[in-house]
Amino acid sequence: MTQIQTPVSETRMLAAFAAPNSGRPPLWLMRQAGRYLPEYKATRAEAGSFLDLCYNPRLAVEVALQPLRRFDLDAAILFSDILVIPDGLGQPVRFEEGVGPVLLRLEDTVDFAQLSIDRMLKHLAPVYETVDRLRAALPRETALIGFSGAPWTLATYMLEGRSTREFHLGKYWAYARPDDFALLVEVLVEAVVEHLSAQVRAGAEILQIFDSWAGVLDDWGFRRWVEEPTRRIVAKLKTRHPEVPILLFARGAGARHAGLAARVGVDGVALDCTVPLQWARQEVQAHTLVQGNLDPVILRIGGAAMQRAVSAILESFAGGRFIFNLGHGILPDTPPEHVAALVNMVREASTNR
Ligand code: 1CP
Repeated sequence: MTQIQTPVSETRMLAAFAAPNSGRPPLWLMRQAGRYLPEYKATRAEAGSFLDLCYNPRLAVEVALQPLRRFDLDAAILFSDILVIPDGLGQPVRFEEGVGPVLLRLEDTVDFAQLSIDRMLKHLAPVYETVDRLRAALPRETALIGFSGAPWTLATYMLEGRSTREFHLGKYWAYARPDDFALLVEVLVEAVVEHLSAQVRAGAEILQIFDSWAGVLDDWGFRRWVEEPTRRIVAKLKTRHPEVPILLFARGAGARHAGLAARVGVDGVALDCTVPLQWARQEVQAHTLVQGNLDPVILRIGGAAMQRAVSAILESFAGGRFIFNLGHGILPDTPPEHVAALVNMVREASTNR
């Protein structure tokens, strides 16, 4: 009788969730496609605007594959952005050169009620087509990661209308009008579930939820607006797609990383570069998979500083469930040779272990 291969053993990435790492850990990099690559800039120019690129399956597949042609990475990530969710829900988004995302601000609960998940799923059909084409273009040993922003991080952009350092409006709704804010978060929970589920149906094998601004909330806010909505998203996804591992990047969560994976039900946590390595090994990795956490600034610096930091991360995490990554996205002025050097460092350090 022929043995049916379980998907778990098929890629280094999927195997990492099942068992402690042995040999070289899997490796991919947040924002591995992007402006640090000259070929990205060329494709981006061909597409027109950034969102035109996100909604063009042929070109989005091309930019997702570009880093894999240069570097021996274990995963591709869908090329898209977290802000396609508000754009799809009916809150138009544009990306301005030198400014970043600009959204028509949500002013009140009346605006929340206009957001439509049906509209989003139609609007984002090209994103799901990108996933489908990307899976078909990838070799079997390369895992495909789908992703979404988390409700809190998405809400900050939707309420402020742009990137913010202070989060005045997001925090105002979160703390002063929690019952009204819950209406928006409710829509976003459903939107994130449908968006991620559509990516899985199209071929995504691992999901990552980005809560990039999780760290700006106090304990009550973190539980109410990071943990609670994410727990509900994960529970719904697990009933639909029990085989798909889910990673959470709760940037700035600090000591709240302890027990976080169990509280929200995810299969691993992506750590930012401020999380102490020894602490994380004992308090986080003992219970779940960790991913991370090289400082992208150190990747840009390269050389001996990078060697030191990479060795420290590998010494701390390489014996457990672990995926090597950065603690945040690659910076646009990173020399591509430094990424090649990083891939070699991870490989060489692991063969010497
Ligand atoms: O070409 C350009 O000028 C656009 C630059 C760019 C790129 C390449 C943006 C604008 N988004 C992306 C792609 C992207 N964004 C990906 C897929 C590519 C990959 O990883 O290889 C992913 C996963 C994201 C996620 C994303 N977008 C996050 C979460 C992760 C994080 O970095 O914290 C966030 C917060 C965004 C919003 C966003 N997108 C882009 C900008 C300038 C911003 C605002 C960032 C901010 O407020 O600081």
